[in-house]
Amino acid sequence: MSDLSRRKLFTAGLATAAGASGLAAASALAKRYGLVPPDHGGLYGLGETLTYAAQRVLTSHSMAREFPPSEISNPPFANPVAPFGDAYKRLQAGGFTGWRLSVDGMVARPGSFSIAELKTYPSRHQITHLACEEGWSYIAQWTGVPLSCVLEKAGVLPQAKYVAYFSIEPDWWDSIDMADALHPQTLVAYGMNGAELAPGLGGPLRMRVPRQLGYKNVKFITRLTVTDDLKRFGKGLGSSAPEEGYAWYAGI
Ligand SMILES: Nc1nc2c(c(=O)[nH]1)N[C@H]1C(S)=C(S)[C@@H](COP(=O)(O)O)O[C@H]1N2
Ligand SMILES: [Mo]
Repeated sequence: MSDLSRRKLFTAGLATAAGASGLAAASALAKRYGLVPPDHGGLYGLGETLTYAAQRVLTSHSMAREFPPSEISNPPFANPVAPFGDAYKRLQAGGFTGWRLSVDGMVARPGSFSIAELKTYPSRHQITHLACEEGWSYIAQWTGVPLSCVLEKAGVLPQAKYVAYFSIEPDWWDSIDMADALHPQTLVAYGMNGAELAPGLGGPLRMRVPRQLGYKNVKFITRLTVTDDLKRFGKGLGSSAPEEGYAWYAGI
């Protein structure tokens, strides 16, 4: 079946099922099409599944809004900065020349990249909005290498379904599906507003996912892993956020 007719069938089916026999049928349909997020347990999970499936089907390739330079917010932003551990401080003292982003899992060429290497790949800028679930937000220009480019260098295998990413800050990790991982606006970011990405804002390296809420934008990333099963990580919910009651899929 072509992608388009599959999509039409699914959209029609989802609408009918949600109207006629309620959430359970729609959820079963979402499951059949592989559109079930990893934090789908319980009653709350039905809602999560519907949001995720509907977004994926209806808006899977849409772009986050980009703004003109005149809309860039004035610092300081309202974000708290976590205290940095010794490992981070040592790397910072060395100008982050020792920082590595390792890439492993379902890739043909596992390995790692320095910041300098990442900067040799085609970069992309975007002026986008970062919104925290707690209600504040800012607009900034981000510079980085598309995650899709890093995945291509590593040779992502066809059975890959998710990319999980980990911070040097303990317990901060998250994951996205391949649609978001390959989305042209998803960046491994090293710059903001024309300067190096400042340590307080996630420097030297941060995942920038403008199609999702602030907490998916993990700061100080040191590792990516490509997988077809998120159950193996943490408590199996796809990120640390659902462990605290936040949704794995935080699409906006
Ligand atoms: N490593 C790490 N990444 C993180 C966080 C954090 O505390 N540690 N906070 C998250 C949350 S909840 C939000 S809203 C954004 C805040 O981004 P900002 O500091 O650029 O405002 O970063 C996300 N990434
Ligand atoms: Mo947040």
